[in-house]
Amino acid sequence: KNFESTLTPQMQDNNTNQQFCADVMAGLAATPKYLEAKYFYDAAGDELFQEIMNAPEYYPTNCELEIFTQQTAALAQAIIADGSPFDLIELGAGDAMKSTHLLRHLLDKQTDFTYVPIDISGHVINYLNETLPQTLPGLQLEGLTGEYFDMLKRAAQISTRRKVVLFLGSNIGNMPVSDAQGFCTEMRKHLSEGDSVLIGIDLKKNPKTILAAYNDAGGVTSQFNLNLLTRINHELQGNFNVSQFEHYPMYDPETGACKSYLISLADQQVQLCDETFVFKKDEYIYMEISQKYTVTQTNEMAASAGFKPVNHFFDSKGWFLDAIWMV
Ligand code: AVJ
Repeated sequence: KNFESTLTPQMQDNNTNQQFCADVMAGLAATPKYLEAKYFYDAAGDELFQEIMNAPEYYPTNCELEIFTQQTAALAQAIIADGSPFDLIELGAGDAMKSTHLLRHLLDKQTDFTYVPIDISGHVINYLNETLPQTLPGLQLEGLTGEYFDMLKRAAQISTRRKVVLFLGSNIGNMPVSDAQGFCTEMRKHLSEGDSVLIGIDLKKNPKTILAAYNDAGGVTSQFNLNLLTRINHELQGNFNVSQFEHYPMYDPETGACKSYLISLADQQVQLCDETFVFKKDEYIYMEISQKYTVTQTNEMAASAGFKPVNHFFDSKGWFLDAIWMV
């Protein structure tokens, strides 16, 4: 409900739409077919993701929120480090619910910092610009709309202070392991000595627990996946028959990969962007990965990207890790 877009499809940025069209066409022309998870988050997708976070089976948000509410002082201490002023840059800030606990604690301690939320979604940043000055009086705020690394570059131009990057919510899990490794290496290149990262990572655990989180009984995760087809219908003049596709989640305990697919329930054709795409019955579209890690794997990922893992914060179940990595 928070991020409802007031833009009609016609008002939407043409470039954005052309990029969306090109990416969808590339994905559906590929073998096997795929769609990019970053496109889940239109206004309806934002709402469905909020609903997922409220589903009883979806544990990651609650686990990380527990860390941020129960271990706020320790987190803040690790971030304040030597006490020098810093920019607190959050990648994919969303509603900033978890970080708000940390921000309030930092303000109470009269810490000298600027909060720089970065999000691909302009309406997320608008929302934060409107609400945060009220919930957190005195907060120095500099929201940026755009791609993570473009905005990290921008943030470095605006200020030369020490940087602390927040990358929460297991968003790193939305990349296969090799891409995640590349992402961390790239992030390191945008940082210097004394900078740090607070990264939230979902850990391997009982496979049934993980699978249930991506297959909630209320069917919200299914709706969340199918919503991308609806979005394509609206924004790219597509004609997906959404009822002819079925959500299929799977978790492989060996690799830690939790993946979701949409399965075509019939031989069918779909038109979009003036092209026709053929689906065989039982053919799948690969939609998303939510990669799970062991603590050891995260330490190795940090080290090979050029970070030192200096702090580990776990929830009481030991299901989720917020790690601090120093340059
Ligand atoms: C926002 C990427 C962390 O992978 O757990 C939740 C997205 N997809 N249920 C996740 C998601 C299906 C979520 N992340």
